[in-house]
Amino acid sequence: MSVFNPNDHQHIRYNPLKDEWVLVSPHRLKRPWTGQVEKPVLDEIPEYDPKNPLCPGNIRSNGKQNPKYSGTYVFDNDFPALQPEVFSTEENNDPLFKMSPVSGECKVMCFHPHSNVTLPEMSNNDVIEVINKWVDLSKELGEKYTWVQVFENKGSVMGCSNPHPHCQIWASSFLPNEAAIEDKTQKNYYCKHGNQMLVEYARRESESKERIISENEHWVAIVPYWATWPYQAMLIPKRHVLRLPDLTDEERSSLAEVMKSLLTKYDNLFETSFPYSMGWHGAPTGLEMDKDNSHWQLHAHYYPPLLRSATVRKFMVGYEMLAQPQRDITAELAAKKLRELPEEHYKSKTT
Ligand code: H2U
Ligand code: ZN
Repeated sequence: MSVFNPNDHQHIRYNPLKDEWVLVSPHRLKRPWTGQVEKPVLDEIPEYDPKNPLCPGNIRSNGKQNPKYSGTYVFDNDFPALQPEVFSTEENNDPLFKMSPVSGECKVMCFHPHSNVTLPEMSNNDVIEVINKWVDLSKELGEKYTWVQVFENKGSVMGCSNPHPHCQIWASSFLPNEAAIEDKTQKNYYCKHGNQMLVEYARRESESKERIISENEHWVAIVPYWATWPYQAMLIPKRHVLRLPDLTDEERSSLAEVMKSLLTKYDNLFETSFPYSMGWHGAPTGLEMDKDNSHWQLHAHYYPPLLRSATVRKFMVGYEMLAQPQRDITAELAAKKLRELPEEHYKSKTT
């Protein structure tokens, strides 16, 4: 029997945050590749498009007009998945046909007045403005709702409907599935070990450096040990922080730096505007604020689908849908590739 080497040999890794496993098969990287690897045709996005409902001064689909905003701009989603009105239903105890009434609010936030800039291309101050708006909305909606989900879908490959830089905020009266499992696993870890899972995890990653993409005094950007998407990342503050509004001004400013660094490296990897879905997870809010949430640690997840080039993506299908997630490139190799990329955006070299 040959000696086990995790960089070459198949193994499974545990994700303590989701209480699930991922199959890692690094030996598959050696197989021949016959798929496409060409660069995509660059879409020229204009700074202003009179037909884009997210641009300043334009009329949205429901007839409302955006102001001529010059920084960030937040509005109520015209097609909200969650509405504030609560519709009461009869209590349902059937174990096979459970249902429960819920309420919520959905907002859209534009990052910048120009359609042709993305977060890594924005100035530090502009990114700090975005972070401060995330804080304000988390605070405002968190007073009423149990969970405030800030998320960004970027790129048409991720189902993003509009190239204008923007994110969404959905607040709900209930704890969504991802939040509920993370609440449970972090609580169990805290009870068993007496410290916060993700504070300890960030400390260990900062010590080993193996999976670090970028790091500063307050934050680590890492490819998690248990990543399923090829270039998946997490942002974690080094200090114990429950929610976005708890970040100090200094931590917000260094978050802007580490975010810009991660996103610049993402774009530089395949010299394309890197698509992803990202979002923030912090301790529950609303009535849950009164409970002890000290097991929680604020963090952001980035789930980018690209695998080999700007056009070749990973699909979570087959074995992933029916058994469990699987990856070829190790988290360590993915982190090394990203870490070694320049901090300067590839577009700024040519313009
Ligand atoms: P994406 O982040 O998935 O691209 O979605 C953009 C959101 O913007 C989407 O939820 C909303 C859509 O409902 N939207 C409006 O509220 N008004 C519009 O006029 C266009 C898009
Ligand atoms: Zn999370």
